[in-house]
Amino acid sequence: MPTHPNQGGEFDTHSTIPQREERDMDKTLTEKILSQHIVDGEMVKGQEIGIRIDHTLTQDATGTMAYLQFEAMGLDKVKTELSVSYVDHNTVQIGFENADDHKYLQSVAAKFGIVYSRAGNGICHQVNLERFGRPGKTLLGSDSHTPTGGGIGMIAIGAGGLDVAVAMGGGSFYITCPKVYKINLTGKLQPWVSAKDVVLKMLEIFTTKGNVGVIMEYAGPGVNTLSVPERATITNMGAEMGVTTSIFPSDEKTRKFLKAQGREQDWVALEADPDAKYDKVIELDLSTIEPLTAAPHSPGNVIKVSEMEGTKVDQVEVGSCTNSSYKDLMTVAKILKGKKIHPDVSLGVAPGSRQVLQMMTKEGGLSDLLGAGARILESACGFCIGNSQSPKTDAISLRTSNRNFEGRSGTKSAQAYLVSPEVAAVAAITGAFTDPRKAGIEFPIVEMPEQFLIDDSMFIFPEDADSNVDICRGPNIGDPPTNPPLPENIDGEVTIKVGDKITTDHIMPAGARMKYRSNVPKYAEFVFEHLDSTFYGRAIQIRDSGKHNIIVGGLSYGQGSSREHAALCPMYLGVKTIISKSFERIHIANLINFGIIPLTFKTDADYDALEQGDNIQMQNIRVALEQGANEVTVKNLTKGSEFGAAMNLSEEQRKMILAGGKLALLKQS
Ligand code: MIC
Ligand code: SF4
Repeated sequence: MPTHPNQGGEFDTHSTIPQREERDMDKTLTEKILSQHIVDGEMVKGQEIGIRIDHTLTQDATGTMAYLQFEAMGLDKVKTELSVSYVDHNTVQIGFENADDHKYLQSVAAKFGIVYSRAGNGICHQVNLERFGRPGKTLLGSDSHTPTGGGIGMIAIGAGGLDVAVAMGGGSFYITCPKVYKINLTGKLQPWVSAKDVVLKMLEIFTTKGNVGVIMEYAGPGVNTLSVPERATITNMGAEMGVTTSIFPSDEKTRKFLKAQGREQDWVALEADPDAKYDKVIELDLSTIEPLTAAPHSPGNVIKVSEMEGTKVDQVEVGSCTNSSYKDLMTVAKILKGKKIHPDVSLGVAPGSRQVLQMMTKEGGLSDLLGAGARILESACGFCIGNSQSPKTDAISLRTSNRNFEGRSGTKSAQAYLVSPEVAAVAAITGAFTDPRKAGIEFPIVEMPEQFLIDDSMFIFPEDADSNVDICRGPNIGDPPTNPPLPENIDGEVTIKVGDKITTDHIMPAGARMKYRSNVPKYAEFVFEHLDSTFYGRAIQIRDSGKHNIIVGGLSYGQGSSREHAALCPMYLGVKTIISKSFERIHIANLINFGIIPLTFKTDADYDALEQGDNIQMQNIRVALEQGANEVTVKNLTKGSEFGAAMNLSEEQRKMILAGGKLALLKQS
């Protein structure tokens, strides 16, 4: 592999992780890696800690904003060991906007010493696992599925673009020192049951809410039965549980995977100590898991595939960062070999990386897919983010991806079910939900290759940061909007009241709208588009009349993606606070980064009493933040009532909000 200017460096895993005898013998794997990276605070559960970030990744849909913010920080190069900029989300290129963004990202990468992965090279998480993932390192990515890297033994965390920009500038990343749960895997998966079913089982147990501040650590004899890509499928969808990240040990299987990628030197053995103490231990016997599916419209609606037996299927999509590895796609190819897909089914297959596609071509899997009637899609996010392959009205769509939120496929009335590649392939043949164990098809055995095809020619490795590079800015690329310091009082209106589990896809739709990621005033027109298309017009009116917009939410507000536009665009529209029953980790960090105050209801009755259109006042809110208050009084002028809302913020977070956001605070210092 070529050497990267910003790789290697001071914190080499081989040299910094002490030998077993030197350590206390009761550490979790998480504690071992975090304690090697802690730069601020102490390893006390529940307290805020700052960690050093070794690697970063960005993708184009969040990356343009992240690099605009990095530019605003005025540094001349990135300070990480390795930073990679991927182009994988907006590759549809209808109109000039996507291509302009790509050129911007390429020029920024050359200027600041960042590796650039060109469109066509594959989905960031899959490619990163193949070519850069290193056990024991920390990875921060501007995408919520960055925990895919946990499959190779990294502490890999998703965050907003601004946090990634700060990490690229050498700043620490702050998290709550996590609770660590051990998932003790025993047994072995039965034929036709795969890693996707394991993580769906986990979602059935843990659901999509209530897991903020947790790291899931997989251990036990069952680990050895899973390959690195299978482990990565499991850590990838930890994002759907809302955990900080998930991690597997680094063992012989990891070494073999790295060797097959020509990177054996990046391997190091890592596991928890035998007496490690966990906050919770869950036993999971792999041999008891059945083929599962997540029914519409949440990855947490897990049911057995057998319960859906016979239900007609209109579309099958295989791919996404969850299930697009060589093993996944070869399994599908083997199932389809010599067969034809059902005439009522459209089958799309998007290989996770160019390496996967090249391997499939070499091994003959590609012609098996084509022979069966599959439509080969670009190695990119594509169908998963709804910017292509939208299903027909009311369709039943089976997808190997990780999110089935309403409308995410691009068709609001479609019913998307999340399934394994095995279940997807069998349904493509039968035209209906089918328990693959009973389909009478020979079970495909796919071995992990001893050697992957290695061709890094779609990366552009910077020789070094080159300050002479001119940054290309097309007309779609605007400056990130700024926010004034927090006013003395909040005086506004409840512009919208929403229920539980509002995802960032509800707040800031992706799909066809994603091309405006670099143009905040334009993208802001679509905030809450699918929930209430009048939101934008009303919010602008309130903002322009000099008042503030207030959003009211239920449980787990801001689930799903890391897209900071779900905070940035509301900020642009003059939203000053969101009062919710609870928030998800990445979204709450994004709100604070952009100067929006997250307040939490103390009782359900307070939530019930608030209505859209209520006039709200929070007097002396600035003073309350300055004094470190952990509660504010919310006056409902319309109803003539008031209640106390919780404000749990660290000192640093309060400073950020007072300044109008993280960038404003950085500029002050
Ligand atoms: C997603 O899967 O929702 C995305 C698109 O990858 C997002 C990032 C984005 O919105 O750009 C994510 O998961 O963070
Ligand atoms: Fe891309 Fe889908 Fe993965 Fe998000 S979840 S990174 S859109 S493949």
